[in-house]
Amino acid sequence: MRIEEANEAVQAILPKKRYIHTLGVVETAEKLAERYDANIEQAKLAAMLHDIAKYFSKEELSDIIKRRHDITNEILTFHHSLWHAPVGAAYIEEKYHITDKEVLDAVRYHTTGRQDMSLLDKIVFLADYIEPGREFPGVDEVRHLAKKNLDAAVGKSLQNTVIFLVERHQQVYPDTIYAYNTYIKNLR
Ligand code: DGI
Ligand code: FE
Ligand code: FE
Ligand code: FE
Repeated sequence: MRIEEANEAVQAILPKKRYIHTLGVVETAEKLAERYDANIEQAKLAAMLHDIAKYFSKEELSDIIKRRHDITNEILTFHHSLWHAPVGAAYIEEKYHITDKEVLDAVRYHTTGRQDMSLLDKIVFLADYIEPGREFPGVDEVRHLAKKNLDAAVGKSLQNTVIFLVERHQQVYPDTIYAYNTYIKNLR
């Protein structure tokens, strides 16, 4: 799928506000891909499609999770805001016949991260966190880190996310912990 087609598809599916967020992620992912020598086409395509399932109903999301053997049903016991990421990957594979495993994985893991994230995973995860429309405490620090050190920026966003969830007595999904642990290990 070409980026122009993906753009038209998400523009038709997503509400305006989420579409604008998506364009911010694409722009940021492109810059990060240039800075860190990733494939720019893959980064833009994954960024464009990353939230495609964000507004699927809970029923639709859980039906797809139950049907797809490559998505663990365990995720259904965690907050529903996590579901759109693996479902988005499954959807773009089925609907748009995207076969690029790296693009599919970057979409699949964009919310939680995972152990030993690929370069593309990191770029999409981070772009989603720091795109220009994001405003929350700590985002400027991560934007600053993102210019100098990709792993430090991804690690800081994971640390912020874990702290945010723990403070609110929310469950932390195992992949988020695995991603965080990889970052801590690599710091030493
Ligand atoms: O889809 P977006 O809003 O652009 O962003 P996202 O896909 O990164 O995050 C969606 C939500 O998921 C956000 O409110 C934070 C939350 N989240 C991220 N990791 C975890 C999590 N929620 C739980 N319960 N557990 C996690 O590990
Ligand atoms: Fe998302
Ligand atoms: Fe399943
Ligand atoms: Fe997003």
